[in-house]
Amino acid sequence: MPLFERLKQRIIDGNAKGLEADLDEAMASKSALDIVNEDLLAGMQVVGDLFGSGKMQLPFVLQSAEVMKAAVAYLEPHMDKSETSGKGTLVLATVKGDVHDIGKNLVDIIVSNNGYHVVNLGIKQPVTAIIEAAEANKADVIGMSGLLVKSTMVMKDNLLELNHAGLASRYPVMLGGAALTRSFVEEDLNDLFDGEVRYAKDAFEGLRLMNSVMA
Ligand code: B1M
Repeated sequence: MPLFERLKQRIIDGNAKGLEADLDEAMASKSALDIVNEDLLAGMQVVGDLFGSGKMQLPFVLQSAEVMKAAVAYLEPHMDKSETSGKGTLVLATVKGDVHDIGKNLVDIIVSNNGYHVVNLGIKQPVTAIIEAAEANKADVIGMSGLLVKSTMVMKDNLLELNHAGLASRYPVMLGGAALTRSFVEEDLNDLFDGEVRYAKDAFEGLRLMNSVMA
């Protein structure tokens, strides 16, 4: 099987044996970021479709997720580092009740590799922890990730809590995750939020949003 097809298949099969050698070979002809975006994410997409249609069971999804994480961790040191991390601060979390963190961690990698300080709080974070971290780190932007449909409601509640705390105009908010849509975030949620809330389809759009907030 050709190298890049094999990398994608490794994610689908949850097969880490020989992964690093394949990644080294791949980096000879492609950047680490392109490998994540073009090959590894394509594999994860297939996993999601198989899981969603009942053709793959949860333990296998977990195995795929572990291989994805291992691959991203191996590639990360090879991604271009920006010279400073002083462009601004993003406090980033997966919201309460949600354990999905692969996408959030990609946002961390891409934003922090482009000159921002990222405070990555981890998964299942209550809004109190997010607000505390934003205040303590003098955040420029709060980023919330969530993949479950119920997380979209948690995000809505979190925005209301920011309103209630009088902090909505202090922190622009960026939301991402597969269950969200641009219109839900930028129309429905924006209408009820006293500050500005934006949707990022992927980690690169997350970076563009950070750049536009800090411009
Ligand atoms: Co879960 N899971 N999962 N899962 N899982 C989904 C999300 C699901 C859509 C699968 C399906 O049914 N097709 C489904 C949700 C359905 C729904 O809510 N209606 C689902 C379910 C049901 C569940 C459980 C409930 C299963 C169960 O226990 N019965 C359970 C939930 C537990 C919980 O959260 N409380 C569960 C558990 C798991 C695993 C632990 C096995 C594992 C997660 C491992 C981990 O993250 N450490 C897992 C996985 C891997 C998936 C799928 C297959 C893949 C997710 C992923 O990592 N994608 C997923 C199906 C899918 O999404 N197609 C699924 C790759 C990742 C790079 O993409 O996170 O979307 P993503 O990130 C993207 C963008 O969304 C964006 O940038 C990234 C790309 O650049 N982005 C942001 C994300 N966050 C952002 C934040 C930003 C900006 C951009 O700024 C702040």
